[in-house]
Amino acid sequence: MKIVLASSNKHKVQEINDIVKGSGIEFVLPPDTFDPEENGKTFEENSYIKAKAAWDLSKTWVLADDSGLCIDFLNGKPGIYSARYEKTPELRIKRVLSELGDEKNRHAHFSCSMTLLNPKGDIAFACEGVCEGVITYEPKGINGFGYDPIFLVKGLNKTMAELSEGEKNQISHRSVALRQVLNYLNSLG
Ligand code: ITT
Repeated sequence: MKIVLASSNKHKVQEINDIVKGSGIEFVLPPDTFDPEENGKTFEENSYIKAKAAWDLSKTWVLADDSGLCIDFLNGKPGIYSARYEKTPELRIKRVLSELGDEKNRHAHFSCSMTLLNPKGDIAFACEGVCEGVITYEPKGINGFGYDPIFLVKGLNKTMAELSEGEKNQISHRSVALRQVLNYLNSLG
C-alpha cells in the first residue's frame, strides 16, 4: 500500500520509511507543488493543514506529521516554530542553548502529531507521540536531524544524535505516533 507523506523534509520521510520497513506500506512524497502555509496554532492543526494540502494534490491516502521540540523553561518554545526558529539547524540549536543559558530546568519533549486522511479526504485517524528528555549544554552526536544533537533522551545517557537510526526509531515521538497509525491500518485488514 502506498501512502503520500505530506512533507518535504527528506530526513523525516526516510525515518518514517525505516520505521515501517517490512509492513507492506511505503510512503511517497507529494508532487513538487506541495508547499502549504503552516499557519495553525497547534501541531494538530498544522498536521491537518499539511495532510489536506497533500490530499488536494493526490486524492489518495495521505499521512502528515507535524512535530517539534517543546522546552519547559521556554514555555513550550520553539514548539510549532521549531522548523522556523532560525534559518539553519545549527543556528536554531545555538538560539535554544543561548535562551536556556545556565538554567538548571532543561526538561523538554519532542511531540509529533499525525493525521491520516482516507482517499475521500476525511480524517481516518489522528494521534500524538511524545518523547521526553532534557536539553544538553552543548551539541553531541552526528546522526538524525534538527535538534537531535542537544536532546538527551530520558533514561538513556545519549543524545538523539548519538543513537543509531534503529535506536532512535525505537523510542522517538515519530515512531510512537506511527505505530498507532500502523495499528489502525492493520485493523482495516
Ligand atoms: P515538513 O513540514 O515538510 O514535514 P518540517 O521540517 O518543516 O518538514 P515540521 O513543520 O513538522 O517539519 O517541523 C519539525 C521541526 O521540528 C524540524 O524541522 C526539526 O527542527 C524539529 N524536529 C521534529 N522532529 C525532530 C526529530 O526527530 N529530531 C530533531 N528535530 C526534530
